[in-house]
Amino acid sequence: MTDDADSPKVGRPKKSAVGIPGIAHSLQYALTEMGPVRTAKTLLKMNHIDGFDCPSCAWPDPDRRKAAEFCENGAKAVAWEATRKRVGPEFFAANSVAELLEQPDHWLEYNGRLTEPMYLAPDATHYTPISWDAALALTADRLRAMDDPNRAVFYTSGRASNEAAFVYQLLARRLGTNNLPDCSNMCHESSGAALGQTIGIGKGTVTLPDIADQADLIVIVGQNPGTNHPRMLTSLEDAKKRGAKIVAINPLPEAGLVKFRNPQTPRGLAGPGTKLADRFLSVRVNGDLALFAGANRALLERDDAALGTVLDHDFIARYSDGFDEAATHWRGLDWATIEAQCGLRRKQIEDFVSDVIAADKIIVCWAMGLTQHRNAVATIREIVNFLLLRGNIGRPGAGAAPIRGHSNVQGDRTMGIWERMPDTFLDKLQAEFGFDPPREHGWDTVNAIRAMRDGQVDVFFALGGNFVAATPDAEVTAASMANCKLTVHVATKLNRSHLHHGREALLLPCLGRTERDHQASGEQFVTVEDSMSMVHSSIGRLAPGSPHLRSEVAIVTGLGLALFGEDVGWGEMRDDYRTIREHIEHVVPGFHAFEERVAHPGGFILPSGPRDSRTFPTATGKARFTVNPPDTVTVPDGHLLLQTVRSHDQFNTTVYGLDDRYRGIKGGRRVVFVNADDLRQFGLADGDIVDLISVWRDEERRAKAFRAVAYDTPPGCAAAYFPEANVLVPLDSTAETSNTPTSKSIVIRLERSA
Ligand SMILES: Nc1nc2c(c(=O)[nH]1)N[C@H]1C(S)=C(S)[C@@H](COP(=O)(O)OP(=O)(O)OC[C@H]3O[C@@H](n4cnc5c(=O)[nH]c(N)nc54)[C@H](O)[C@@H]3O)O[C@H]1N2
Ligand SMILES: Nc1nc2c(c(=O)[nH]1)N[C@H]1C(S)=C(S)[C@@H](COP(=O)(O)OP(=O)(O)OC[C@H]3O[C@@H](n4cnc5c(=O)[nH]c(N)nc54)[C@H](O)[C@@H]3O)O[C@H]1N2
Ligand SMILES: [Mo]
Repeated sequence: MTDDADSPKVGRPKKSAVGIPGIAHSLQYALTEMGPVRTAKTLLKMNHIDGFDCPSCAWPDPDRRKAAEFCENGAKAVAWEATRKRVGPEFFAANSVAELLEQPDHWLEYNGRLTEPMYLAPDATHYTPISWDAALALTADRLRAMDDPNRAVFYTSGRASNEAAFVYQLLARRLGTNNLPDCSNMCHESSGAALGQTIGIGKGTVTLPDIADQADLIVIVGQNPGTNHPRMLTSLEDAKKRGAKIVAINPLPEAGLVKFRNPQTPRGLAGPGTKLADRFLSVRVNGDLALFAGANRALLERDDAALGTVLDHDFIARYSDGFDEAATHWRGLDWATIEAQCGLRRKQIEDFVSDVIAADKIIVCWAMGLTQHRNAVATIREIVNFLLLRGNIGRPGAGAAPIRGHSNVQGDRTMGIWERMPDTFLDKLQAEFGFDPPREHGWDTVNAIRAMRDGQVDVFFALGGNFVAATPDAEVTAASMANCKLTVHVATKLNRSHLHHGREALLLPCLGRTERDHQASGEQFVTVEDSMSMVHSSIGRLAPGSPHLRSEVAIVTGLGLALFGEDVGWGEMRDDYRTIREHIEHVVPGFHAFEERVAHPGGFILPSGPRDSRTFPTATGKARFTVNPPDTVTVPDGHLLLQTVRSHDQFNTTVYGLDDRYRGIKGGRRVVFVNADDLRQFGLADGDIVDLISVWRDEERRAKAFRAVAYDTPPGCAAAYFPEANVLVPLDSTAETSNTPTSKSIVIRLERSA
């Protein structure tokens, strides 16, 4: 398939999510990729206590598991990994790197699983096979040749297990660098930063039962669960059944937020489904800071009118500080500014505030719609203010719920994958392993790209992911890779990042979640941490896709051995993952009796001061109100604010197919969703083919030939798919504090295509 095949057909968007079409779609898909026996064996083990953790998202597993505890998109993710197709040496002999670069992302991965290590020599045109020993020796050699350990970069995508992540950060720090950028830098970094500043811990404060069984009001902001966390819909349905209300805040009326037909129940398959959102606020892109500031101001005014009975003054006095400054700030806000920035009328915000006052227990869930803006950290801090005002943190059924993306992105952070781990962690690492870990902070994703661009990186190593396609300014990143002496990718499938290579390149194929992992001491399992801090085991049951595959742990510890010999016990860790878990127990807080507790069905939950006891590990020991003046991106006349979203047929840069069923798109991804009035004003119509030109400072970036789709989104806003639109995101346009690329706030104009 080539990009010429990208010719989208546009139908009516769906009002409800899942039901029969979803199930049929995922089964058909699984059967084609895996065949009937593998399909049954795999899907029935997914998210079960003796099975593997679904690699598709970080949504937690309920205590009451269904026979088939998976969703349409989880089934696709698994089928994609457990496919019977293979990309072996013959494939690479038949296709040069230059030829492969001409192919679209979908095609690259579609060809199947990588089967053995491959090497691209300097100036070579084709990848050729290499033995594991030679590949690891070569990598060790190039790392040793650097005159400064900080000339290496170790990237991680959030699928790595706790065990793999732990040995990986150990390897980087043993070498002497904190250059550990990860996908989280582009994902929930803003959430971690905002929560760290306000409640003292960069994670959410709710559990699955809080959502399903306890909350009175669930506010879902900047998240599309129907596509990206489909199993969340089941919990939302449970919540609705016991009378909870749901408010959705989103510039797009996403199908999963509107209505849900649960495929796990006969009624859901056949019936009309559950109406999910009781209130839908069609906020302007990047209008959430103003919206929540307005809501907080309204709460304050209602409290004045109701003689102090609206806010939780006891909580505020006992557990927080900074309230007076924040209150003074809110009283000074002006409604006209708030309305203009969020695109909603005061009445709409006041009605939402009435829902808030009627609810004793409130949870706010959010994802990428909030984190990828310049003011993302301020927006999330304002949401913490909103929760603090009525004491909605640290009691059952209430709290902050950043909904994570990759299945173990939260666990990877806990394990030390971060360019800025605190000294407390590094001290423990030093005590456990007896070397001095570097203290100087390393590069995050954006800074790593800048360093590569400027020729400061010799070796780029990636544990999974698709760095070139997922990062901003795709063309800049692609060019930067060429400045490295060696690029190494540990991967399951071929992708674009393997084709934009350094002087030399290695492709190291690894086991996936679904596969058996056999080491010297026997069959191994790994552990992961979900979005709600539950740590549990994951064990694959399928035979490995090729006899040459190695586990991520074996690859990383193998490199450790090649570099340092046995010094910290790399071989022991490789042979028996219990050794790694013992080290984790000594280094990472919350993991005492790790082996024993993770053997419990369902695992265990990591402690959280704010959630468990209203203890806030901030500088003052209290939760902190903050002052966050409303602001939003200025969009000049004739321009739009573009957000980049996922379709229903992709996992990040992995494109399963060209449809986006819920939004009514079939057979193509080069579409731009625009309000019909805006199109008219620009002299354009639905169906026109346009170029998207992003305007940043005095630079212009262009993405060519998108079909304009008249869509229900607020005036001035637009949406297109990630990663096709990544060429438009300027590398230097990042969120304050978190340095996350502003993938949801790109100022663009449309130009009819030539
Ligand atoms: N099937 C599938 N599952 C996935 C993924 C996948 O690609 N496919 N990716 C995984 C990963 S890594 C992640 S991080 C998550 C991502 O999960 P989501 O965050 O749900 O993913 P996006 O598609 O980026 O959707 C962002 C949502 O925010 C809305 N939005 C955009 N801008 C704004 C704004 O300014 N304000 C508000 N209020 N809303 C806004 C968009 O309309 C959209 O509904 O999903 C994970 N799960
Ligand atoms: N414009 C725009 N850009 C974005 C976003 C956006 O919303 N808009 N979202 C951002 C977000 S939230 C994220 S998380 C990043 C994602 O960035 P990444 O995590 O870097 O990208 P993925 O597409 O998830 O990685 C897919 C690749 O992972 C490899 N893989 C799959 N399974 C395994 C495994 O088990 N082991 C190993 N070693 N490799 C495996 C496969 O080779 C596959 O090609 O993208 C970010 N980029
Ligand atoms: Mo993500």
